[in-house]
Formats: sequence, structure tokens, C-alpha cells
Amino acid sequence: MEPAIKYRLIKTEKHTGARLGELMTPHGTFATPMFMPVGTQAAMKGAISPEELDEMGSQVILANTYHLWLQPGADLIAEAGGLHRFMNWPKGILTDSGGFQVFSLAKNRRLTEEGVHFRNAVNGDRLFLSPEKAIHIQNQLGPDIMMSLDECPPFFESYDYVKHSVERTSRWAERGLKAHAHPDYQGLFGIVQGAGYEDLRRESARDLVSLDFPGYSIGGLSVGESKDEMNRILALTTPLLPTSKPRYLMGVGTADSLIDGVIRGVDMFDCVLPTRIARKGTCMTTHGRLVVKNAKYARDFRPIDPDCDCYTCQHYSRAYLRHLFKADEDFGLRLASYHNLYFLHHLMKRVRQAIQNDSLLDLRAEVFDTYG
Ligand code: PRF
Ligand code: ZN
Repeated sequence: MEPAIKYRLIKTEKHTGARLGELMTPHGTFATPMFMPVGTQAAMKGAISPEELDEMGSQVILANTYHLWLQPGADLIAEAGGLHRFMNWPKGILTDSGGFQVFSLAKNRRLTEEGVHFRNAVNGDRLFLSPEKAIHIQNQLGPDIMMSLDECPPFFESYDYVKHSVERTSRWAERGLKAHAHPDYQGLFGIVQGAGYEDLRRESARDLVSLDFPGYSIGGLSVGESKDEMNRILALTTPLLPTSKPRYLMGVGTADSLIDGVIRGVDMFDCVLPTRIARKGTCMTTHGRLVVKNAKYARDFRPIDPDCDCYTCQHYSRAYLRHLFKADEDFGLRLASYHNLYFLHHLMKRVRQAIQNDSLLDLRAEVFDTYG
């Protein structure tokens, strides 16, 4: 059987070892390193349409098992012909397993070896998510890439707790792999955990690599630790993963962290940040974040970012966006979301070019100096 997800390493950057590659999926071949926008509920945040996503260069997008399981239900999405058809997105889709969302969103959760018991925060129903169930739901949803059920312990949790947690996450990964019904057209990734403990990160990576997943996620980072801590764990984790498989750093989406992740061998990133901050009128620019609601932009007729050639920056001014946010017009958050997603896609395009030219450290210096 051919695996559903394959990775081709094209080149490593001379000074850093950053990887230029290709991710091959049943819905196309995509350039890495890449940023993946998040559409939690099978719709892009900021009311961006699939056509707009495609036009700005999105390749793989994310959805969430947890949300779609609760509403509208995995059966219904299967009946619709799967997520791609349901949401009209023809390129790549990756779903998170639900574990992380249960821990951050659900009420009264209780963790056992079997899985996690919790209550639906909306209607109070008792629910149970096991590693097998997380896979079954993702088999029904039909994304190209699925995630194993994991536990993401707090970064500064005790050693003993994290050790038990990591070992359980490995057992869950193995159970999920056994339950996976469509390895020929959906690739299941294992998720490396271990908080800030080097030996536990090693143990986690070793366990998961021995299970031979078609790709590996790095979880438990960007959860409140410093950037130095994140870089320390990344630098130690990626060399433990096979060079022939993609690496995905979960939930990271600032310009500096993307570059520092790529430098440490990461291929894929996702984050709600660009669309979350856009909702309040904050735009990512080559000169740092711009809060377009600020009074100083009232008569500023320049684009959000004069260096950006996105649809928003080509056609609209800071003054217009400020007006839209002040007037509570949804078009403002659409324009800001479009710009922020484009900004990160464009940054990743520059990262890929810099790997090609062995100039990634120059790009890093530019980004760290000017992006603020
Ligand atoms: N696990 C899963 N999803 C995640 C994370 C994780 O650790 C993170 C941590 N940054 C974001 N999303 N399953
Ligand atoms: Zn723009």
C-alpha cells in the first residue's frame, strides 16, 4: 500500500539545515515550509471564502474534530461526501484530533487510560473521546491528514505527571494507528509531547517514530513558555524525527516563530492568530502589528502595509479600514483577515526562496529587525 501522505525533501539550506520540500496528498502536492490557516468549524475565520483562500495561496487548511463532532456531527459530514465537498475546499485539509480542544474548551473533564470523559460545554451532555473514536470521527470527516489523540500537558507541569502523560499519549497513538480505516487515502500523524523535559521529548519521539507514522506533529509548545524554551525543545526534537517525513509544529503563527521553527527543521505550521487578531483590527505588517482602529489612522490613506500586494492593500486604505471597524462593518474584519493570512503565506514564500538561495539567516535578520 502506498501511504496517503508523502514528503519529498528538495533541499536543505546551507547555514541552518532548514528544509525545502513537497508534501504530497490525495488533494495535491504542496510546497513546504507552509502556513496553514484555521477553519475550525469547516469555514475560514474572518468569512474568507475558499476562492479567496485559493487566490491568496493557501494549500492546506485546518478544521477541528472536536467542533465538527459536536456540530453538525461526523455522520452528517460523511453523508455530505466528506469535508472537502461539504465546505467546497478542493486542496488539502488537516484535522486536529480533538484532544487539545477538549482540554481547552470542555467542562468537567476526567482523563483515564481509555480516553477523556467530559461535558459538552453547550448543552451539558456527557461525552467520551477515546483514541479510537478520534480516529473514527476523522475517518468520517475525510481530511487528508489526521491527528492522533494526545494530551497537551502544561509546559511547567511536574516531571512525574508529564512522564505518565507522554507514555499514555504514545499508547493512544498506537491504538489510533490500529483503528485507522483508510491509511491509503488519509495520513495519520503522531504528536510528540513532553513539555520542557528533554528526556521525555526524546522518549515521546522514539515511541512515535517506532510506530512509523507518515508524519510527525510537535505539540505542547507555544502554551505560555518563552521563545527560547520553544526553540530549545524544537532544536532537540526535530533531529529525532525521520528526514523523509513531514514535521508539523502545532499552533504557532507569529512571523519570528515561523522563521525560527523553519530554521530548526519544521515544515508545517498552523495558528488562529492571523484571523483572531484581525477580528479586532490588528494587522500583521513588515513593520510590526498595526492596530488599524487607532485614531492616528483616521486620515491615513496609505495601505495597511505598503510592502504588501494583497487584495486589501491594493484597494483599501488604513483610513477606510479604521472606518469599517469603528462602524462595526463585517467587511473590515474580512479585509484584515485576508491581509493577515496573505502576509503569512507571502512570508513563507520568501522563506522557501531563501532556503533555495541559502539566505535564510539574512531573511531572519530582516524580519527580526523590521517586523518588530
Ligand atoms: N496538541 C494538539 N493540538 C494542538 C496542540 C497540541 O499540543 C497545540 C499546542 N500548541 C495546538 N494545537 N492535538
Ligand atoms: Zn496586504
